[in-house]
Amino acid sequence: MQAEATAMNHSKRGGKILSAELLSGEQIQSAVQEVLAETLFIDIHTHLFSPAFGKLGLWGIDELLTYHYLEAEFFRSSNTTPDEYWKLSKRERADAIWQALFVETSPISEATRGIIAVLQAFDLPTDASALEEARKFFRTQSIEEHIRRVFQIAGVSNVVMTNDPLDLEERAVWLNGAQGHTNFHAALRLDRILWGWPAHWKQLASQGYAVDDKAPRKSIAEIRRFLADWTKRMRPVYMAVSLTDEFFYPDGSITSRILGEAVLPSCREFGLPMSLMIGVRRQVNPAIRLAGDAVGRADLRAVENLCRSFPENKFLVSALSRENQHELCVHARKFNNLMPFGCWWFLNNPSIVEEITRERIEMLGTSFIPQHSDARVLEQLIYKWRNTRRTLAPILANAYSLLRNDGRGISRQDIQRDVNRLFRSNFENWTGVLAR
Ligand code: FIX
Ligand code: ZN
Repeated sequence: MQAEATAMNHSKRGGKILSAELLSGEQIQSAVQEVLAETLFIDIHTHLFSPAFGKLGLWGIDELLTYHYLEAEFFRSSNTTPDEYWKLSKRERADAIWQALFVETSPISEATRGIIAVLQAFDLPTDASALEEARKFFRTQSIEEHIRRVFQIAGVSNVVMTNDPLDLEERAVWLNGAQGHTNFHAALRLDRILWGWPAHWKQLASQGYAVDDKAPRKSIAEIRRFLADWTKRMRPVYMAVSLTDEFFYPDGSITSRILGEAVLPSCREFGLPMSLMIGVRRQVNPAIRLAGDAVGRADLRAVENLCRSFPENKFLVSALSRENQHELCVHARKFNNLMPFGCWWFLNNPSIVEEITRERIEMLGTSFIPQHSDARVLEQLIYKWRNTRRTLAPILANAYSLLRNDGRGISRQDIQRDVNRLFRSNFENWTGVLAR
């Protein structure tokens, strides 16, 4: 009763509680929703590009419809074979996907529902005949203004890109002095170097780095020189790699050696965290290309070994398998140089995000990063972050109600501090992203 009385006595404006006073049960729910809506998030992992990268940055309805999440669902709901599909133009593919997933059935999957949410966000029609009007709308958008509007609607202030120094198209932009962008930050993605070395060492050799296929000690020093050059060029906020479910450390492989002897020392040298995204099974069905990757349970003792062997390094870790989530939380309780982040890819579905986030709050409090969007198309920021706010509101409110029932009241300021930590300062403190 005391908490209720106190809550009722303090100043109010427009029904929103303004003071640090303690909230009643009902007020907690609405305060959490408001604070989540008002807090601008940092999206720590996307495949978006700033305008300086031109066509590498995907946006608009045809890109939204041909997103590999929808392609995977399309091949389940259409007799079109992958071969026939890839012969179509981007527009024809988008037409086919719209017909199969938005006309011939209800778009109730997370990915298809997302498209509807984007159309609604721009006050566009969402019925089965909406495609042409959507195309007309996106044709009239200028990219800089459109980015500002999408970030504002999505409640996002900054996104981290995925930048591959061995991608020829992207590399050309960087070598021509890619214009920085206040809202887009680089991440040095090292897949082709860490697990693609046999196929890609020649690219480094052709750029003047004295390396060879066996990556002996001499090559390790040259890889570090390569990393130093690209760190100066990209000014990344972290280095990153995605790893399969078979990844282990240490295992004597070239991946293990380059990671332990070149990448992690360079991360320490430049004060950068290492992001490990673990658990993909690549191309289990190559016929459907990007949609052809799957998931496998990984042996997270690799993460345990890395955190223990490299206490000076910081590890941002996201595991793809649902079965790895609990042990990832336990490892994070053992190693404070481990920051679990995101409900990656096949986990980015509200029912699973709920399960993972509840467990993380119970085991880690606010010392984790709940989500990243993994957006490949600009407007995906809108529905991926709307889903995250919608899913997290009741989970956070429930955690605060339990705290209140156990005898400690909660104020709006407390909620603002915690939400800011979850979606901004945990990452800012680890990367100094906005201090640069
Ligand atoms: O490795 C990654 O960064 C993955 O997120 C992507 O490869 C994947 O295709 C994707 O888009 C997941 O959402
Ligand atoms: Zn990704």
